Amino acid sequence: MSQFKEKVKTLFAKYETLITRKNEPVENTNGVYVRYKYPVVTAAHTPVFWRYDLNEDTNPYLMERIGVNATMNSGAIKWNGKYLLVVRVEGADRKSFFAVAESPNGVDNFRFWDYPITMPDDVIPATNIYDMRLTAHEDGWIYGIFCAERHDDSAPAGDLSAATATAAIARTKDLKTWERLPDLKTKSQQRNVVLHPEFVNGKYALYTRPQDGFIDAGSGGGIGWALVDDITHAEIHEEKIIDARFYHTIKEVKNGEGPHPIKTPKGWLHLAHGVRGCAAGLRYVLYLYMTSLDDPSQVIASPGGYFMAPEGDERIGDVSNVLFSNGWIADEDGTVYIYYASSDTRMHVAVSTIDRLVDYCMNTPEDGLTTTASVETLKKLIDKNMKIMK
Ligand code: M1P
Repeated sequence: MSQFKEKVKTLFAKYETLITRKNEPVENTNGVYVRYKYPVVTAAHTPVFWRYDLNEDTNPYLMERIGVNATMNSGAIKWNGKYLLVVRVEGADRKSFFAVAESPNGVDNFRFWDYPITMPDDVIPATNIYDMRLTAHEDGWIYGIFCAERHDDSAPAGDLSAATATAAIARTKDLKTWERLPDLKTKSQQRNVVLHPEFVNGKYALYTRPQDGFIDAGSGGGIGWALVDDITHAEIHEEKIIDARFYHTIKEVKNGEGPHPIKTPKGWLHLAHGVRGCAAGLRYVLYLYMTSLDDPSQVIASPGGYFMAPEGDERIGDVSNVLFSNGWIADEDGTVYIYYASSDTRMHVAVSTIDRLVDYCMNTPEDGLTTTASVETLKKLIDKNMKIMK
């Protein structure tokens, strides 16, 4: 075998070792969820044949030709018995695209489909697209709502960072061929828009995140809710805030809905991210809340504080101190696979159950919003435990 062929063989062998590595639960748990030891999808999980030209004549040094920077913020869905992530793959050129990675068990052996998703453009093509939320809607389609980013041409000449964020909408029946619908029309910029899986009052229901600018949520007060008559020409006329930002909480600067909520016997279970500012920059954590089955826009449980925050290696990456989730899968037996990205760099999984997550939501004290309130809450638990411990 030629030296080149040997090198190619080694490359593929190393790749197979990585993607077939068995994952292990990490047992130092808080009882709410179990993290898994290894990231489930990293840049190195993207196929060798995406990154290397395998032809000796055109790549005699067997160098990487197309670099992948990160695999992050992924939508998730169970499809034909397989656990699928629609991964945000970010190239070395800073452009993100979507690609499906499939696992037989939800915790390891994620393998990318051969080709990335070819997403048709809207009327005005976007420069970048990312962070898809998947919803298998009761109308029979699987929807992907994601952020479409374009340069803000109204910015002063020379400002190359000014951008606009819009909610883009596409739908599919097989996750391979996608029909692009017009972007959501709304009076403000939007990111983190998510489609509720059921009709509400006969309409499509959206979780929104109105924002004043591309980064700044500004007067956008938090996670919003809006009903839309026609998803093929989606337009928001009225929007109300259902989960507000608040001073000195984990969601002081901004927040955003994660994947679509899971229906449980006690209410809709929501996963979201909250952002606060500190000397090190923005800190993104994950939190849970629940809304009513009768009215999914009515919050019925709001556990205080974060549910998951960056730990260990998760703290470091392209944008450090960030956990972000836009995908989870609830299995038939009640197991919940929570897919989250750390520091805009790689994907992880944590596993819990619907019962545990609902219990967490219903029994974790709410944020009392002041130190005094927090201490009183703590004293109540200590008093209760003192009686048991005597
Ligand atoms: O860098 C952290 C996250 O920042 C944005 O999220 P949000 O709009 O809530 O601030 C997004 O760019 C997201 O992709 C990114 O992970």
